[in-house]
Amino acid sequence: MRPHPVDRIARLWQKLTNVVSLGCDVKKTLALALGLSLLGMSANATTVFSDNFDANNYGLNTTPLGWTLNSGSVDIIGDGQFAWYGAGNYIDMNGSTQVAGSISTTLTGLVAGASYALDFDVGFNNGSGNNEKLSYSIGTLSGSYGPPIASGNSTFLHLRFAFIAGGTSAVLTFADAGNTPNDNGGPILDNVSVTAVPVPAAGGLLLSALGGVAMLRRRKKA
Ligand SMILES: [Ca+2]
Ligand SMILES: [Ca+2]
Ligand SMILES: [Ca+2]
Repeated sequence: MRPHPVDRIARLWQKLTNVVSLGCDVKKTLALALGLSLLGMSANATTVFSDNFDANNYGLNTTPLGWTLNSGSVDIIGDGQFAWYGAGNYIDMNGSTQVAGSISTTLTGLVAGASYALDFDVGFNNGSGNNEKLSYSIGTLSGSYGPPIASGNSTFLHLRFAFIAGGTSAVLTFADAGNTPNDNGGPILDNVSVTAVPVPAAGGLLLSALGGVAMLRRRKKA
């Protein structure tokens, strides 16, 4: 027996966004809205930007390739040194000058008014205490996230937020916004990506209204 169309859309939406934190009512509303207007639509999301920072070499007070340092400094760590999260490099948003860092990169080829998802992993620096916070902004999106105190340094938290592009280009910015800016330890950033989310107007409105739509823990890579 074929699944009910709304169930199919709910599953498709889950696959599309990895939504795990929405309440049941919201999920139902979302599935219904999508079910009414999205039947048969492809779930393919186009990646318009991604950076896992693995093309960089380890370096303290070093700005990753393709990014601009706005203030302070950041460290590129993980490649054999401070390898708290497994293989590959990631960014300590508080460099070894002990001034909170801010980095930006400019995305192009966007469609004004279109919906996108910003994904990234954030970790908790080993010596940073419990007051770390990572701020992020792009397009209509602006916010910050402080890892829960329970977060250890062996697990990345995967975050996803929706935004709408205001033009064909947009500046993506991350910054250490914690309360301990001079401790040489900031949030750890990795696996940044932006994908175009092909949803119709109704779904797009819901997506933007939800703002941050998903938070899920991801086991560290082997
Ligand atoms: Ca990486
Ligand atoms: Ca540091
Ligand atoms: Ca800090």
